[in-house]
Amino acid sequence: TLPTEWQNFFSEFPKAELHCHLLGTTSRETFIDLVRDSGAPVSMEEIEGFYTRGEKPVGVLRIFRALEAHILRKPEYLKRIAIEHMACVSKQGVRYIEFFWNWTGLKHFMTFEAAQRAICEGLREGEARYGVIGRLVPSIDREATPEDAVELVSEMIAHREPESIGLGIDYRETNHEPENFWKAYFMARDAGFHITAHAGEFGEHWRNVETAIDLLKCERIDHGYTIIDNPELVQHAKLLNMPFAVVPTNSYYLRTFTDEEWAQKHPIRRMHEMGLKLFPNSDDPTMHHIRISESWYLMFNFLGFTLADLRAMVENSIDAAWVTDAEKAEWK
Ligand code: ES4
Ligand code: ZN
Repeated sequence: TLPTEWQNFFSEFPKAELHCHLLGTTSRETFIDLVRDSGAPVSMEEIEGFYTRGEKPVGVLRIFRALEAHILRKPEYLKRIAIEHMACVSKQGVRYIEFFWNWTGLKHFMTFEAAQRAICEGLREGEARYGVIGRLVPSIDREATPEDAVELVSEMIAHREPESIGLGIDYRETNHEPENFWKAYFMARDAGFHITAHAGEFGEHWRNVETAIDLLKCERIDHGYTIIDNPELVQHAKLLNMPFAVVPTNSYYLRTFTDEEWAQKHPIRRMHEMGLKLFPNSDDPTMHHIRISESWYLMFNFLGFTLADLRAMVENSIDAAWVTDAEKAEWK
């Protein structure tokens, strides 16, 4: 564990969290509460299992599916999860947070409009109570169809909320290529939404990163690790000043690295050495057993970044945040 003074240091400096999934912030206590309240057929043993195994990314996706299929029956649950996580990160220096959230798997329980309204109410309440600015990034479930993605974006356009500012894409990358979702992305961009995409996370080819940048025209990339296999693409991303929202606890490469190799060859280190613009995030904090302050600490302690590097990464995260220039000027 972290010595107190370091814990304080990594919790105190102001930071932005731009890559976390709303469901992946659910605390164990709330998970249990929601299972009880909803009467969902999920046992205590299963819940304990979810929270104690230290799930790898693909395992976390199973938990998401259980939440979507059985547990998250009411929009107010989503609101509760958002407010609770804003309370949690407000103690870790987070001043601005964007949540990814998938509607497609919850369609059987609630309309997009009702769900989005509840979450955005939560973001407003979280800001009022804890002083953290909260934004929502509805996200394409790429295990569903391109038509589902178009439906999601149609709903975003039909039911605008000021906090709901962009489009993402997540869930399993393997065999779910980003180009399949070009139409939803074009619609979102035309309608003035910001766009980002999970790409190059699961050890796929760098092609998905290229597609996210050049076809989908993303302003930001989530993960993006496979880009290190293509120096020309790295050069291209640098010329575009493309920010990468990376996650030190979540990378395909973790499965094959030993601890010593981790610090040397981790793609996040390689990305930095190649000159890419990046900053750390937490992804699914309660399920990866990582707090946002600890993911900054991991960058320092395990990945060997200096405090000057981290200082620059704070700037990167602010630059990459989807706020107006006037709001940014106020923070800096
Ligand atoms: C996710 Cl691709 C991915 N990684 C982590 N958490 C997620 N939730 C939904 N998709
Ligand atoms: Zn993610």
